[in-house]
Amino acid sequence: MELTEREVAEAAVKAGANADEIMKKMAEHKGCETDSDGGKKASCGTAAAENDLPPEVWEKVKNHPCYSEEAHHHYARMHVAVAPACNIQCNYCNRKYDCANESRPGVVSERLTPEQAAKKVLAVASTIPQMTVLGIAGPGDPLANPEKTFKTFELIARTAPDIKLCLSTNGLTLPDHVDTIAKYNVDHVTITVNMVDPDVGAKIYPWIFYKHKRYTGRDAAQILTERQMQGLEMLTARGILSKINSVMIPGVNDDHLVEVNRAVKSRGAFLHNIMPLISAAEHGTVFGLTGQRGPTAQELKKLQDRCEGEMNMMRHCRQCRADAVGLLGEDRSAEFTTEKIMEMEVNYDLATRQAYQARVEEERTAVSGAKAQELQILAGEESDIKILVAVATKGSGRINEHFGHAAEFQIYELSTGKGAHFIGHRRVDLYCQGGYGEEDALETVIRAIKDCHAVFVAKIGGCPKKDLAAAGIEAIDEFAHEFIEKSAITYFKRYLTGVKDGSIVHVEKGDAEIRPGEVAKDVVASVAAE
Ligand code: CLF
Ligand code: SF4
Repeated sequence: MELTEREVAEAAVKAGANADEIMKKMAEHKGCETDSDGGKKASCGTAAAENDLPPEVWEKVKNHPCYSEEAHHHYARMHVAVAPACNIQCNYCNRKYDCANESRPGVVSERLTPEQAAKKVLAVASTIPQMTVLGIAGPGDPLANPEKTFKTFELIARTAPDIKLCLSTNGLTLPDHVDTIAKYNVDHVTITVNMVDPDVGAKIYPWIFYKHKRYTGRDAAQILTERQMQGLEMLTARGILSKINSVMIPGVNDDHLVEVNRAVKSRGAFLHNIMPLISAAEHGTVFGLTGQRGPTAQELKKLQDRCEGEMNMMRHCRQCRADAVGLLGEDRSAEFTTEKIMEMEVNYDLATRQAYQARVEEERTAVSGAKAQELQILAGEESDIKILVAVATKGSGRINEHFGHAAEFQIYELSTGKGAHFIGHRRVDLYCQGGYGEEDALETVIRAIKDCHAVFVAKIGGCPKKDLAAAGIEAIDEFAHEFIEKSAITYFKRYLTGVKDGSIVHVEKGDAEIRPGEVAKDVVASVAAE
């Protein structure tokens, strides 16, 4: 008799396989390709640490891929798109898409009823044992759809009690729902705060709908900011962790976000996530149509650096779709369409999930150990030189992705002060298209990482290596499958030695591009027709 996917995972756990091996076995069981030998891409799949946080806070963040930068290499989240309505209008939003406070513009998610959502959560939790968090982030505002949102949480708390619950809101009705949020043990709430000054807000929000009345201009922004700050204070008073998302809009709120950072920090926000505005005419948004640009990679980094202080800055956000599934940066939503999940055998097994997660924790400890060694490698080194490097990875804190298969690169800043410091990611087009290299895609990769001195990969061909070198980016495959930080620091030590002995001439690199990402084809067509 053929084994179920859960039984395959269980057998692998019992046989002592590590996390990668278990996922590989599950992938093989599903008939997916793996890249272990054939070079084919697998189609399955706060920097703050334990000692930096009070134990009760660490418990809440340690397995949450958005609230812990380190956890995002190991743990997955999923969203269910149960909340279609919204009660405000943002100038960067086209309501044909998912809420742009979390998603990239141009993404349309499959909407679900709370019952369908509950089935989907169980199906994903049975297939992806490292999925630890369920978030509701759209496609509209979860708290403009309170019945659907809380019904979904209720069903999941009953059937899958080990899964953390999370929601993201524009904050307008947050004060009305904080008691219910606490009642359902929703431990994590994101509020999108783009301003604390109504004059700035009037440039971002044309209207809000509040207590059966439409408000516009400065009045609308005044109400919105008051409600957001009140809601944040109420969450803090109840010990619910809050994250603030802010959309950086150059010339509108970029400098102002430093003030926003101070305001939310003083009200107890745990994490601040400054995301780039992604704006193009084909999105059909006000900002897209008026030519409002988004920031460059270095503009975003400088603002994040300015805000980094006592409050943690999130730099690993992927602006996920409202039905995202998987590790941040991978999208497995196509495996879990309503049609597929309704046919799936769902067997939610807490013991298998816990056994798998125990293996993940062992790997996590190994990554931390390797990270500690990086400081020893750099002992005695002092230099003002800081460089960026790009890394192709599919998780577990290792350099384990081929250059041509990388849909994004993680970016690390290397310095003698901080070692290897994760500062973000860059989305790119896949270079490898069905077995051959795509020159246009290579250009987008170079534009996205041209502020980096090197790119670390598990494997790369001679042609792209040569083109990258011509663009001043060294492709390095000698650390294939090694830990990222330790490898990057080994490289950096060598770089500094080369600068000292004159064999390397250090050059400052320029800026890079933040790519908008794909726009759903049907939406492009409908916007074009208007
Ligand atoms: Fe989702 Fe958001 Fe919860 Fe995370 S996403 S509701 S906090 S579980 Fe995470 Fe995605 Fe960024 Fe959101 S990477 S868009 S911050
Ligand atoms: Fe769009 Fe979200 Fe703003 Fe509502 S809150 S208008 S869904 S971006």
